[in-house]
Amino acid sequence: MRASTTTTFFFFFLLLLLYPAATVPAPPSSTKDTVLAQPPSSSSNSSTLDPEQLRALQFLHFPTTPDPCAKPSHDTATCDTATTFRHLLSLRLTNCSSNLRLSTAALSSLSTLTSLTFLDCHTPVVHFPTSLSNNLRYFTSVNSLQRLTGVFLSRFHNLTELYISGDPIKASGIHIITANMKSLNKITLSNTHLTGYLPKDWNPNLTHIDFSQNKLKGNIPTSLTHLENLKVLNFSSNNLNGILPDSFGNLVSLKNLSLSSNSLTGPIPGSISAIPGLVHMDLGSNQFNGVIPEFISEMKELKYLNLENNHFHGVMPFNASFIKRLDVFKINGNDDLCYNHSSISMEVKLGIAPCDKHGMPVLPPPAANERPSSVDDVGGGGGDGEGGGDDNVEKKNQVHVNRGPSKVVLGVAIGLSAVVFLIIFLVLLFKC
Ligand SMILES: *[C@@H]1O[C@H](CO)[C@@H](O)[C@H](O)[C@H]1NC(C)=O
Ligand SMILES: *[C@@H]1O[C@H](CO)[C@@H](O)[C@H](O)[C@H]1NC(C)=O
Ligand SMILES: *[C@@H]1O[C@H](CO)[C@@H](O)[C@H](O)[C@H]1NC(C)=O
Ligand SMILES: *[C@@H]1O[C@H](CO)[C@@H](O)[C@H](O)[C@H]1NC(C)=O
Ligand SMILES: *[C@@H]1O[C@H](CO)[C@@H](O)[C@H](O)[C@H]1NC(C)=O
Ligand SMILES: *[C@@H]1O[C@H](CO)[C@@H](O)[C@H](O)[C@H]1NC(C)=O
Ligand SMILES: *[C@@H]1O[C@H](CO)[C@@H](O)[C@H](O)[C@H]1NC(C)=O
Ligand SMILES: CC(=O)N[C@H]1CO[C@H](CO)[C@@H](O)[C@@H]1O
Repeated sequence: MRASTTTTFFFFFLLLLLYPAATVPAPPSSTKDTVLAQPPSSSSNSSTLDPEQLRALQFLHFPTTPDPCAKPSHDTATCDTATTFRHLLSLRLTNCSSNLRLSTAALSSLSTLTSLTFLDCHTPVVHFPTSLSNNLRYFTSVNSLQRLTGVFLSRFHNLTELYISGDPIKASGIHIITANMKSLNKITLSNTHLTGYLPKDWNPNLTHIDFSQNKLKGNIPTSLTHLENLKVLNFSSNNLNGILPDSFGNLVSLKNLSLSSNSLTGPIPGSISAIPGLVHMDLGSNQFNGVIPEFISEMKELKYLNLENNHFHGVMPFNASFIKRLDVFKINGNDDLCYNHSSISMEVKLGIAPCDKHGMPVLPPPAANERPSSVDDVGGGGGDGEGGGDDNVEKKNQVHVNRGPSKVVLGVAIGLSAVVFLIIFLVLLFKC
């Protein structure tokens, strides 16, 4: 026993000693040396970036290769094509180290930038030099810059795209930010704690507006409907109220519309039928009312339709083939709305009641809805259900059959012992 354990321990120690000796020395000789040797020799001379800008990047803890211009290092930096020294055109700072401190001096050296992006780069914002503010065309901050203000952003006069998400902006209204941005095409200010009203003046060249997840109040101004280039409009999750302007259909380029989770009211304006390319319409969780207009089922491009949790009433105008064509269709949570069961079969789970012959929901809606769905479940899983039932019956039978023999054996044993006793008794009786 002891001899064998000591020998196994010995072998174990031998392995421990040999293993690192065999593996550890190998990597330094092969990989490390080449990693250390190659890049400096090949790229120390090829740093074509302006040395001042290189120093600024190092100051900002930007993870530079020796020449940020040479390698389009996963789109984190791009440079111009100047011959002597090149200059930065775009910069993307992601996952910045916690000791990053923006400085106005370092940013002054980076005034050639036209695009500046911060992603998951938490740092307090600093004053941007005027040369950089004027030069920027694209500015993005996602979960990054702290203590943003409307006044700070308003200095980016020449922006075409502004994208802020997840970073609170201190401003008394959006117009403070956008009033001087004459070239703006796309603006996203999402989840930025913005309050106040929607602006009255809009740049006619706007194609994207996303002010979702703020605390904006008041109604949607008619001036917005003059934006005939607008493709994407997202005001979801705000406190907007009032009715949609009758002229809403003037937004003829609109493809994606989300007004969900506000307090908007009134009917869906008929003019929306004039928007030919609408793909995505989300009006969910508002107080829209009236009858759902039939023209929606004629919208050829529509893929996403959400009308849930509103106050629509009457007969829903959609048939099964229209609903099947959509990727997403939501209509539940409209208590006075019902569907015509002669044009929609019970299989479609809509979350609204079928209509009676007067076009009113059959009451009570939840019970009337649950019945078809449970019927559907049974119908859909019919084969399986029956199979399962058969299995259960078989199993029960087996249990009975298994119990049967044991009882028989017991009975036979009792019977046999009784017979044996009887024989012994008779033999004894005979002898006596
Ligand atoms: C930052 O790092 C985290 C974890 O390392 C990663 O999940 C995230 O995608 C990174 N963010 C960016 C913008 O690269
Ligand atoms: C940028 O904006 C400034 C101030 O609004 C203006 O003077 C300048 O001409 C603009 N630059 C370009 C290239 O548009
Ligand atoms: C809108 O865009 C057109 C062409 O893209 C341009 O000529 C015009 O100046 C722009 N208007 C504004 C107000 O920026
Ligand atoms: C609107 O914004 C919300 C939240 O930011 C987002 O989930 C939704 O996809 C956006 N909808 C459209 C149509 O852009
Ligand atoms: C527009 O809506 C479609 C369909 O729901 C969706 O696939 C697409 O991502 C949306 N685009 C934008 C920019 O929100
Ligand atoms: C369903 O509605 C669409 C649009 O209103 C219509 O074109 C189509 O003929 C209808 N289909 C059936 C089966 O009624
Ligand atoms: C339901 O549809 C049938 C046939 O399409 C029609 O005759 C009937 O009037 C409709 N019922 C209601 C309440 O709209
Ligand atoms: C080939 C080449 O350009 N070599 C240069 C590398 O950089 C050093 C100093 O930075 C110069 O002295 C070499 O001439």
